[in-house]
Amino acid sequence: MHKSEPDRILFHTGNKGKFLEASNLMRLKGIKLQLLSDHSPEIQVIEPQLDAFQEVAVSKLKQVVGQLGDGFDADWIMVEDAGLLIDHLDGFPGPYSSYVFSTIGPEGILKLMQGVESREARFMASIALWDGDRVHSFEGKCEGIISPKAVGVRGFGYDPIFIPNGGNGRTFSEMQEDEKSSFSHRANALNIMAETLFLPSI
Ligand code: ITT
Repeated sequence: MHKSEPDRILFHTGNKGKFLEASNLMRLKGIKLQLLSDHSPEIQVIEPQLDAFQEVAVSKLKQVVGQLGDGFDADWIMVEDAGLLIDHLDGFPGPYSSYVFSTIGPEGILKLMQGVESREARFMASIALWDGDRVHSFEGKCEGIISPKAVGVRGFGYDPIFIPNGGNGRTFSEMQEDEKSSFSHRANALNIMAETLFLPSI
């Protein structure tokens, strides 16, 4: 059993794009997300190098909960770990997506994929949520392909090089945020979270 529906969920992330997408989507469901760092900027998390997104998310969540000061008893806490997995590269960058983004970046991925015909890839997201009592996990994924070149100006991270299936060949960066959320790994995980925990049962 978890505590009754919270007034807000505090999201620990250093990624503003991720926060905006998640908070806009959850607002539509009547759930308020706030950045934990706006309330507790001192909380620091070390991202462990583990193979499974869920394990990374749960580890980050436990680190956050362990550092929470007084005054957060009524709050639920959330973290998310996401990444891009490319079939031709045996799932790379996967758990290394953050590091690869800040080193070779999307352009480096395009170089690794130059001339490669089979371009299947997927985004995965794992959410870990603390309800004051226990940890819940939710997973989402989005299948697609790696674009031959970076296209579009919206979104963040690998959005300019990822074309989701069913999106008429456009990258996430060519879509408005709500259209990205009709496909995305993050939205899938958040929808499952909302359906599991927040929608009234009938
Ligand atoms: P946290 O503080 O929440 O951990 P982060 O940016 O390190 O933020 P992740 O480890 O979850 O986030 O993400 C790994 C990389 O994948 C990172 O470079 C993100 O920008 C990128 N990424 C995650 N979700 C994405 C999305 O929806 N579109 C494009 N890139 C994404």
